[in-house]
Amino acid sequence: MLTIDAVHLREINLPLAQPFETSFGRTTMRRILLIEVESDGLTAWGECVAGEHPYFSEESIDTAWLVTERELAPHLVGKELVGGGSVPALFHQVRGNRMAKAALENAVWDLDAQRKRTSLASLLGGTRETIACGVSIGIQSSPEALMDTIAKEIAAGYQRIKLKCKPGWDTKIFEQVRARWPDIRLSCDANSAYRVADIERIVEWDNFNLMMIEQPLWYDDFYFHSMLQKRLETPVCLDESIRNRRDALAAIDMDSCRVINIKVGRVGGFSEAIAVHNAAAERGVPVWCGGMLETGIGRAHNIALSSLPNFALPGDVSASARYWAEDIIEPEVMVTPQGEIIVPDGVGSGFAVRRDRIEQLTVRRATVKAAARVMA
Ligand code: OSB
Ligand code: MG
Repeated sequence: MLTIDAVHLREINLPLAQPFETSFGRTTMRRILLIEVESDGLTAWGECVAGEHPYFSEESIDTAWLVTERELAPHLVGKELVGGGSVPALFHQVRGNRMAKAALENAVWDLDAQRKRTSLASLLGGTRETIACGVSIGIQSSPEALMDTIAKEIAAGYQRIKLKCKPGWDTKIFEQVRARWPDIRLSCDANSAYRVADIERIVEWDNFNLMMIEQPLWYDDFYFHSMLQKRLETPVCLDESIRNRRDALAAIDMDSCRVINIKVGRVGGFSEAIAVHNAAAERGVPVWCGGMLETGIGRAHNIALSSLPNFALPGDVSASARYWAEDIIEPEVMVTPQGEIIVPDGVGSGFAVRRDRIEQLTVRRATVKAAARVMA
């Protein structure tokens, strides 16, 4: 059993090495909520992947801060836990707010791995020694700039190129990319930029041999994605729509998608991410690990999760240097020339958190402490 004595919240501000643009907006500076949990002299970290604005999902860093400090952390501290898997039950009365919940639950898993002197990857059920890496390339200032970026990422070894797209940055772009690179593994991600009236155009993308088309329609939709999938050869991949295992089951059953992007923050933590992974595996649906422009803390957790067996496709888990001039962990996440990350087999996440650097980047903090130890 373990008991969390204190939860520390901090906001750090960190500029991206290069701006990232999607159909819902452009990010240059990240505001990130980091969680640190303390138990019996050990400490572990979690990263909340909520964005600066509630544009990807309903959560933002500000809603996550409020919910963590007032609703979630008070339910966590002082309770006796078997491990990270005990955490979701403590939060059951709080609806939604999955990114806030995930940061706390994931920190507890990390702490439990440290306590058991094992790797986080093996505690989660991971079996892979290396994971396959792709990159997500934002909307660029010009097609020429995009071509240069793709050439650079292919040269770095990345196994799959994902292009962010939106109306006006889609069919013509795919044509140009395919003319230059007919055989690379290529996909696109619309972040819900299209509507039913666009289905006829989207159906034409079957010509581009894309690995998948990610979340083309509404962020909360299954039905219209199913209509679209019936018209396409190319698999639809759902990201935003999949909030939990039940969503995965519904989406697979009604053929809304044939691939699932698992983001541990989006589904509320490692327990639910594993449940989605297993449900998809049982039904023969491959999954891959999505990214949310994480620092090394969230990235290390994504690497551990990606070591599970049904993470069969390259994920959006890439090198630290693509995001940050200097990361907040050591060593930084590196990708081999073959486009792989080696899953650490050391204790915990396998990366050390740079507390001194985090201290310099911190703009606000709060602590929630256990009043007394009680039985869960
Ligand atoms: O939809 O996958 C997405 C970034 C922010 C919000 C949503 C998404 C993304 C990415 C970037 O595609 C993935 C990454 O490199 O971290
Ligand atoms: Mg996506």
